[in-house]
Amino acid sequence: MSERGVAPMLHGEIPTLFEAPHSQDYTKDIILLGVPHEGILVADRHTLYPPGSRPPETFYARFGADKAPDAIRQASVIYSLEHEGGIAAEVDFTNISERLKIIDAGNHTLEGAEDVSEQVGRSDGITITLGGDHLVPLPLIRGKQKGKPERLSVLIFDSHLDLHPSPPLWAGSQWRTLIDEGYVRPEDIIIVGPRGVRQSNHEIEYAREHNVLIIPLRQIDDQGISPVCKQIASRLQSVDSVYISLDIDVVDPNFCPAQKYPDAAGLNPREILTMIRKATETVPISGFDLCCFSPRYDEGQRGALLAARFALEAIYARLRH
Ligand SMILES: [Mn+2]
Repeated sequence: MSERGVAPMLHGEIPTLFEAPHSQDYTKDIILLGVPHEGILVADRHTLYPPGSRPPETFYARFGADKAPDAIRQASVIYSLEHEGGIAAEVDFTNISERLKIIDAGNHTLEGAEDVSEQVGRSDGITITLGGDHLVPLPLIRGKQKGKPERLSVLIFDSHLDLHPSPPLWAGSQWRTLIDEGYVRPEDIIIVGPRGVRQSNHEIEYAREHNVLIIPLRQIDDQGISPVCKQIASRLQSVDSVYISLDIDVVDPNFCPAQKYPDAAGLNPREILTMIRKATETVPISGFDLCCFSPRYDEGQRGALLAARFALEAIYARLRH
């Protein structure tokens, strides 16, 4: 049995994610980071509040995703790599620390995250990022594609399409911006889990015209997970790697109440973990983020624990390759 070291702290009472060493060495295999950015808020269907504003809270205008990275770090101690290096039962009891060099690079702005991601891409590592709102994957994918350009699929778990054409730097138009900037092809965007009535006609029209693959929750209900995993794998055949972006609102709020835009009766966590596993058995993972987690709505850290578990699955995905 190895000795348990003194917990590496990021700042104050906040440990690093999985108690990985705190470092800025971007040549490692996995760079964990937080991007506590929350920008434009939604007042109602037709009104957006600008970044930095704190409007009166309504069911539409929930906020607090800027507090997510540190809240998830606190819960992640249950998955500490200090525990014998992290022996992953789900990956044939592989010792994670013997196979991968993992650091927590702390919290960054959008601009800082793009720079980190570019450096990480250049040395063939991956970023695992805790948002922030759903604009966060934009600089990460941009940076990764600048550092290591390749044909990249973005596998998105979200109850919303986020295919609005504008404003370009908003957590509702990030995929269109990435497509328009030429970093990703629309046919390489896969959106799993849309449900509910918070959708727009122009988004679904864009998806159909440009061959974005959309797998609504209803299709998963009808077919089960296995055919859906095959459909995702078949779309991944033509790409070099897959970047996974998880909006926590795809999860049933009973498993994670800490959501900016909750919607009842969503996916259960193990369905999502299975889809992530199957996708990353098909092609290598080139990055992961988890967004729209709002800890002020959490209950007894159960949402934060689940968020940490999803980030751990991204480590497993890298381990499998
Ligand atoms: Mn969403």
